[in-house]
Amino acid sequence: MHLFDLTGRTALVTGSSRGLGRAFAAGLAQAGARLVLNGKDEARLAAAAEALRAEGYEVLAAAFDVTREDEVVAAFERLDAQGVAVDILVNNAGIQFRKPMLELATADWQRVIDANLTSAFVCGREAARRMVPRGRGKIINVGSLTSELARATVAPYTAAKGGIKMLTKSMAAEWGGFGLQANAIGPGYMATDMNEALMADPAFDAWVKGRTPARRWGRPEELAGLAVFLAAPASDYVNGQIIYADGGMISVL
Ligand code: GCO
Repeated sequence: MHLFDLTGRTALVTGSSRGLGRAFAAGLAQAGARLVLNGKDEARLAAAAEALRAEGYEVLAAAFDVTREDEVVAAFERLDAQGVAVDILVNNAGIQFRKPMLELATADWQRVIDANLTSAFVCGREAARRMVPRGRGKIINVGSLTSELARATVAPYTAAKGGIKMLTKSMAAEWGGFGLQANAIGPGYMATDMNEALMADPAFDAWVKGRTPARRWGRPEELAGLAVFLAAPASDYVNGQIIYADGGMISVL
C-alpha cells in the first residue's frame, strides 16, 4: 500500500456529524477510506453522511452515544453482523463545560470525564478486541493543548484530555505488540462550534491570536493531514505519541 493510501480501509470517527470529527472523516475519505460516521443526533448524522456521499465517498452511519457502554458494544456488534471491520478508530467525540472548580458540581465533572475520556477507553477496547486478532489497527485519540497545559475554568476537560495522552500511551503499551498503533492528535484553538463563545469574546480572541505563532485560530480541515498520517502505513512505527497541530502555541511562552 502507498504510504498515505487508505484504500480498502474502514474508519469509524466518533462525533463526526460536525466540527473536528467531520473534518477528520472528510480527510480520511479523501485518502480512500470507507467511513462509518457516528453521532447521537440521527438527523444531523444522516445529513453529514449524505453530504459526504455526494462528494463520492463510501459512507455508513452508526448512531450511538459514546458515553453509553451498552450502545457502544451494540454498535460494534452491528458492524460485526454487517461484515464491517473497523481498521481505523478516531476517538473524537467530546464536550466542553466551562465553570470554576469551586462552583463545579461533581455530576458535571463526571459528565465531561465520561464524554471525553471514558468513551475513548470503551470505544478503543471494543475496536481493539477486533483489531488484535487481525494483527493490525490504528487508534487515533483526540487530545488538546490541555493535554499538557491548564487554563482556569476548564478543569474536567483538562483532566480528561491529560488522561487521553496517557490512555494513548497505555494503548500503545498493551496493543503495540499485536500490530496496533495508538496515537493522539492535539488540536490548538480551532474555529468550531465548541469555541464559538471564545471566538466572539474580543479579549479571548486577541489572547489566542497573540499567544499563537500563526496569529490565528486553526481551521478544522487543517487537522485532516495528521489524521491521514496516523491512519496510514506511513505511521506504522509511530506509537503512543501525541502530535500537536496548534499553530505553534504549545511551543512558545
Ligand atoms: C477552551 C477551549 C479549548 C480548546 C482546545 C484547545 O475552553 O479553552 O475549548 O479547550 O477547545 O481544547 O486545544
